[in-house]
Amino acid sequence: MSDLKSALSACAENVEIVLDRLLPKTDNPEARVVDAMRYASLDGGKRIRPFLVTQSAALFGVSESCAYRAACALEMIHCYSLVHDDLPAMDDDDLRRGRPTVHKAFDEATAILAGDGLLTKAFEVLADPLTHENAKIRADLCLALAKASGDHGMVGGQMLDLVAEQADLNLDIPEITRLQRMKTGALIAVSCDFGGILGNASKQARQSLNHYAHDVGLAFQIADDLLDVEGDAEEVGKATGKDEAAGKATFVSLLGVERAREQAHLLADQAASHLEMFGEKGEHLKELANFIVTRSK
Ligand code: GRG
Repeated sequence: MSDLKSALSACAENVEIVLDRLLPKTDNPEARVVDAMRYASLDGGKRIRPFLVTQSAALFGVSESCAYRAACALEMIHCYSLVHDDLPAMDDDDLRRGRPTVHKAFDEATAILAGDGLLTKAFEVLADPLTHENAKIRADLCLALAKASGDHGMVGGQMLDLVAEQADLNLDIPEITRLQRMKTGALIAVSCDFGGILGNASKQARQSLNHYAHDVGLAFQIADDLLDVEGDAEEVGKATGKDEAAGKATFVSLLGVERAREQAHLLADQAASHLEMFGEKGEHLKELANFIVTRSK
C-alpha cells in the first residue's frame, strides 16, 4: 500500500473509533435518532475532510486526541449534509456510500432529525474542553465551522444549486465556481483551517493552507463531476449520470471531459505548490491533492 493510502486508512480507522465514542448507543426511548446518526456517520466514506484536519494539525504539532475530536465534529457536519441532500425534497437518492440512504433505512422524519442531531452534536464536541483546553481556540473552531457550513458556505451553496435547478438557469463557469466554492469548497477549506486554529499557526502558514484548500476544493468538485459522467455507480456508491439527466450545468458539461480533467490536474499541482513552506511535513497533503483528482469513488 502506498504511504498515502495507509495514512488515509489509518485516519479512517481512528475516525471510526472516535465517532463511535462520541455517538454512544443508547437504550433510551430516543434511541432511534441515535441509531440513525450512527448509521449516517459510521462505517463509510473516504474521510477526506478528517484527513485534511489531522494532517494540517500535524504540521503544527497538535496532539492527535485534539485533532481527531475536531476532525470528527467536522465530519459530522459533512454526514448531516449528505443525509439532508439525499432527502426526497432535495436530491431524492436511494443509495449513499453503497448503502440505502438514511430516509430509506429509517424514514424521512428520522433522517431529518438525524441530520439535525449531527449538526448540533458537532458544535457540542467543539465547545467541549476535551477538544482544546484554550476557550478562545474552541470559540474560533465553532465560528469557523459555523461560517463554512451556514448561509455563507455550504447551506448557501446548496440554495444556489436548488435555485439554479428550479429556475432552469444556465450558470456560467464563474457562477458555478462561486456556487461550488460555497457548497463543497467551504467545508474543505475549513478542514485545513482547523489545523491552523488548533496549532495557533502564523498568518502566513494559515494563508498557504487556505490557498491549498481552495485549489483542492475546486479540483475535488471537478473530479466529482467527472465521476458523475464516467464513474461506475457500484464503485462510486451512489447513482451516477444524475447531472446530465437533470440538465445541470457542471464543469464537465461546460468544459467537456478532457478540459475538465486537465483543469482538475492543474489545480491539484497548483494546490501542492502552496505547501512548499512545510517541506517534508506537507507531503501527505500534496499527495492527497493528486489522489483527489485520480480517485474512482
Ligand atoms: C443539505 C445543507 C445541505 C447541504 C448539502 C455537500 C452537499 C450540500 C451535498 C452533497 C451532494 C454532493 C454529492 C456534492 C458533491 C460533492 C460531495 C460533497 C461529495 C461527497 O463527498 P465525499 O466524496 O463523500 O467526500 P464521502 O462519502 O467519501 O464522505
